[in-house]
Amino acid sequence: PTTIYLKDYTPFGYIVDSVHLTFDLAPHATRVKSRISFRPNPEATDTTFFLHGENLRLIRASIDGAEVTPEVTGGGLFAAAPAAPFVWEAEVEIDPANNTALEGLYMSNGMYCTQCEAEGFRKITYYPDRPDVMSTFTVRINGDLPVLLSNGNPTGSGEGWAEWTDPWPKPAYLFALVAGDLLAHSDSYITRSGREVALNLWVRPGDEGKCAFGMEALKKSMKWDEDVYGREYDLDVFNIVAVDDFNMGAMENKGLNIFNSAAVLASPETSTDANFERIEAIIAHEYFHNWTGNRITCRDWFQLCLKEGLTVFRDAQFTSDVRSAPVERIRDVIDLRARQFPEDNGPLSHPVRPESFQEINNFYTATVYEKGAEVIGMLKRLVGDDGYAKALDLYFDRHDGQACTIEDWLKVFEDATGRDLGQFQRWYSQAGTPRIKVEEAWADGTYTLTLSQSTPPTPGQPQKHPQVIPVAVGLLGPNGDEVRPTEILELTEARQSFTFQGLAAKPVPSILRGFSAPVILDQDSTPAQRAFLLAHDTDPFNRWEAGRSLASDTLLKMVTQDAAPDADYLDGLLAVLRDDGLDPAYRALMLDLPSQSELAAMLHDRGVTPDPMAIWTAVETLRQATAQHMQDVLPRLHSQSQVDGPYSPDAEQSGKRALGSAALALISRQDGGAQAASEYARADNMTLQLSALSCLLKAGKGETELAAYYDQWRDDRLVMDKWFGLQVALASPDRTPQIARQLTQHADFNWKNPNRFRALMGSLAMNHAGFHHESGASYALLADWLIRLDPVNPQTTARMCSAFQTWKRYDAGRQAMIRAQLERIASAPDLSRDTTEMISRILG
Ligand code: HT7
Ligand code: ZN
Repeated sequence: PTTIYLKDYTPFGYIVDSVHLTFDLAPHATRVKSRISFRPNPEATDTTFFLHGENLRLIRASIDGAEVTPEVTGGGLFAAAPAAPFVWEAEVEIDPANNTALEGLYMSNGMYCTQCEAEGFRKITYYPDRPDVMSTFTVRINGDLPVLLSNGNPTGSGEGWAEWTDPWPKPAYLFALVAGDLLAHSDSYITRSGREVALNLWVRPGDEGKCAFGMEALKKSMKWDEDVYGREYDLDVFNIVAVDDFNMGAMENKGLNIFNSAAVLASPETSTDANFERIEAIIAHEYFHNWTGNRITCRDWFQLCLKEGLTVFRDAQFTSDVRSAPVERIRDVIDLRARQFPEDNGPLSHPVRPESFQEINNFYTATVYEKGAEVIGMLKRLVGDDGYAKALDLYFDRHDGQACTIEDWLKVFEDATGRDLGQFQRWYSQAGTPRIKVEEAWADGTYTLTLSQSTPPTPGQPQKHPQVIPVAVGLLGPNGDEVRPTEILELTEARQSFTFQGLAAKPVPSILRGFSAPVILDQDSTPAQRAFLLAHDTDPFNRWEAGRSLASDTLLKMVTQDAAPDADYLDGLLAVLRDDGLDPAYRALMLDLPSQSELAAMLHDRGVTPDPMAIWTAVETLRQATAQHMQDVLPRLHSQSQVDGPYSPDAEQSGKRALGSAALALISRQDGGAQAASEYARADNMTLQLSALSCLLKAGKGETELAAYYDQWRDDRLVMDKWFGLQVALASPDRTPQIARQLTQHADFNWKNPNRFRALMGSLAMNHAGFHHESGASYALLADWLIRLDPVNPQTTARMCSAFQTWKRYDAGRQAMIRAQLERIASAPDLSRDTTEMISRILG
């Protein structure tokens, strides 16, 4: 496979002034006619006229009305183009019904839909399928279906046809078409300048009752972007469509967002609080792309973080504003550590802006998205809120309608604030998670913090250079009062000291408040100091972090030294749980433990080979000890689940249910699941139903309830995904491979549906001790299914390969078994480019 490099970028030889497309829809033989106006690009030196195209049957092509016979290759076609403006016309035939890769134009339950990011448009027609080629589009759809949608505004329709015109120039990856028998949940929004926008959420008949929440989230997002970023929507209509077969969460096509139904459809009976919160965030994310991604797009795919990092940052700001800011921050950091840290510290490590790829779909990663958002958070911390606001205004003014780079983005900050961002740029080019070591000194009323930074080597980057790291620090006095409020220390050298003068006593530092940078902090504090911060820290993130690190410390000691659960941890936690002044959602997060995979990474970092069963046993023992230590407060905490009034997925109610459910999980360890069984019987929403079922499965019970759940929900795909996922996620380690294998034989295991495949196989990979079963049976099962899925859907297969990315942490026996499975996948006949690249990077 060919490797593409950032350094080789050159502009396309032609500018596209307009695109006209006509679709004659037919499941196996859709005809696509294109009429595209090109003119030579004065800024380009290479005038080769090459149009991308894959899996297309070319019927005819012409330039300025004269038939041409282009040279067609596997990846596109070459033609002789005039040195003056010209009109290219072509007609191709495609087969949407056999498009199982879900890229380009495909069919899902009788409905036509598209997915063009990153390079799917070339499966629809011949075109310069690259994000720096932007044009207006007019689309006519001919098809015998009641609903025919495309981007932009509707400009005509009749029996069996519709025409759409998108006045905003866009790259082809934002093109979309949907046709089917759909129903709309409709509403409208008046923008701040007084324009009315028609809003529609299109779903399959039967799903109408699951639209209201998504629509409200959309309106909230539109208002928020006006209020906070001054960004108004720019078309007469905004359409969202829910699709069952979809490779990712959702797609921000201009004026026609397409959503995985799991990322938009919700009702209290079928969706958990966590589902509602995720849907709200994804709707916001896709909507915010209208400005950060669509109006200002990326010059090339190496710049993906330009739109994704910024849009994740904006959706996190939105969630903080409409829900609880500390809870949102803690959840984001848990997620970053679970998904991005393993990537950044393993064979798949790559910079936020990668410099080469074989298959761009493999770079829609936690590093590009989540670390990309963290980098923007650091930039905001360094330039301040006003500097950030000025820079963003300048970004929108200067670059509206353009395809930009990270250099353009940083230049805007430099121009708006006068700050030199030369060193900061390393956050985009240097891979790996920096470690910060902390040393303290105290003498004569002066407290000195010495911080040293280092980043381990990553693939292709043996040597690292110091980065600019904003370290938010506050100091607490011995009685717990804050003696120095939060200030940002700018760590720019490999080792640097910061002094605080005029202190009456040696303070306790609270370092990296709010998780001010995506780094690993290496601090030699004692359990007593951590317990002190858990009791007194005024920064809610670091207060939680103190509890979290106490939990990790005790678990690591339990694994490596056979120690008993630490009393400082249990007492500190009990005090927090008793504090009714603290938000229930926050207290629920305090009860959460670091994941077993995270503990494995910590052991590996300390030079200890992790034993998955020993980690599992330690977590079980600590949970048991917690249940015992907290037993007096648990009933009261559990009662929080029973809220007054009708169900609402808002932060207040969902926080109470989170705490109640966490308490029920501990109670179940004491009563063998008796209370969970009665809670299951009376649950009237999916959050409580699923939390009770989880407790029962964890207790080795729940057979009857699982069967009842199946009977109740067998016709609801999204609810059945949970049924598949939960059984594998909560299986005891010894039974995991067998339960997972049995479920793959279930009649409802529709493995070609990415949601169902991920529910089962994703849960297998997430069940740490079960996945790393000493027999290697889980590794083999996953590999079997990846080999089977690859020819059908390479994108989803390749993403799931990352389950193996941490393989070098484990013992020689497990490494050998995983290597054998990776090599077996690699040698499968006709393996896709996507999966080939992933496996070769993982093997290293
Ligand atoms: N920009 C989108 C990323 C994307 C995608 C979405 C669905 C299917 C395939 C896809 N490839 C890339 C989604 C987003 O970040 O908002
Ligand atoms: Zn996005």
